Amino acid sequence: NALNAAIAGASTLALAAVSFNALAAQSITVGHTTSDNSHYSIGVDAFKEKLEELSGGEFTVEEHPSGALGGERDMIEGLQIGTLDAVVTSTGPLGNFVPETYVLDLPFLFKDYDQARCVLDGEVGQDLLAKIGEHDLVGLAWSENGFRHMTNSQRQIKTPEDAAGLKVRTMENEMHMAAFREMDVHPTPMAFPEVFTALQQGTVDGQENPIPVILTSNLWEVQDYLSLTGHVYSPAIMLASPILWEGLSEEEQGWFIEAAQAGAAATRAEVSRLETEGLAELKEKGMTVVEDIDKSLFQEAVEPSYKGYTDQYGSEMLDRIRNND
Ligand code: EAX
Repeated sequence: NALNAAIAGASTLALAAVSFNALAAQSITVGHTTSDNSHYSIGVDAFKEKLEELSGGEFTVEEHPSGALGGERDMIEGLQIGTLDAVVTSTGPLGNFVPETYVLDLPFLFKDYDQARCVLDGEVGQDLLAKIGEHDLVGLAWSENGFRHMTNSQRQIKTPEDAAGLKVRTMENEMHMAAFREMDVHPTPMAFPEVFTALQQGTVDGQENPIPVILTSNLWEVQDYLSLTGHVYSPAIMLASPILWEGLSEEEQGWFIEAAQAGAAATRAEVSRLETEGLAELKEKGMTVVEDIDKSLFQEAVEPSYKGYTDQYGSEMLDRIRNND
């Protein structure tokens, strides 16, 4: 009888522990700037599913899309002070925190998606994730935004001369700004949550982003012309707060990394899908698309911006990326 009572007591305790765990599931706050039907959002869904599965419900995920928690720069700062747990962000503002990542933002560096994904999944990507870890941030996995294309409200851009004189919103990224200056474009750095209104009000003539962003953030509503310049590959990354990270066991950290990789895979698949289907949709929505672009003209125009990079950071990373193809 005493044994039975002990067993009953133990199972009640076990039950209590299970329900306590369910109640105490730690909610992970994840922010990003794109909409809740975007390539990033699809990645966050996959991250959530995987993290909940691996942790048996110990962690749950709360997504804050559409820049609800601020622009990408603000959110990265939020990670450092622990006001949010994780962010999916382009590398746009990341160089301001981790200059080693600037190499990824050089124009016409990656020749296609396969090469970019391969480099980010290889040693260069791993080394950069480690560097990020030295700057009060945790790099969980490389994800993807896509090749960036120019849009504007004024005219069809076929050559760099057509772009000259336009006021174009860029990310807060020195490499991008330097490249646009070489094209005689007036770069106007701005956080993404302000872009739609700036385009609508004519504060800037144009912007540049991958097809998934132009589509899901409705930039087509305020931009008539799209030119498939593909002038720079835009990596994305899932970053975590060091404050969250230090509180996790090694096993839990492993779950976060695996879940972030699942998220990145889902995001990349959506970027690939939208490269063709999203472009067709943008045409249906009335954008005039310039597809036949002689990219070598743009590449020549922005070439001098490489010197600014190598003068400051040397050419080692650049060579490693180039040799990976
Ligand atoms: O990461 O700021 C940008 O243009 C980014 O491409 C966007 O926030 C998605």
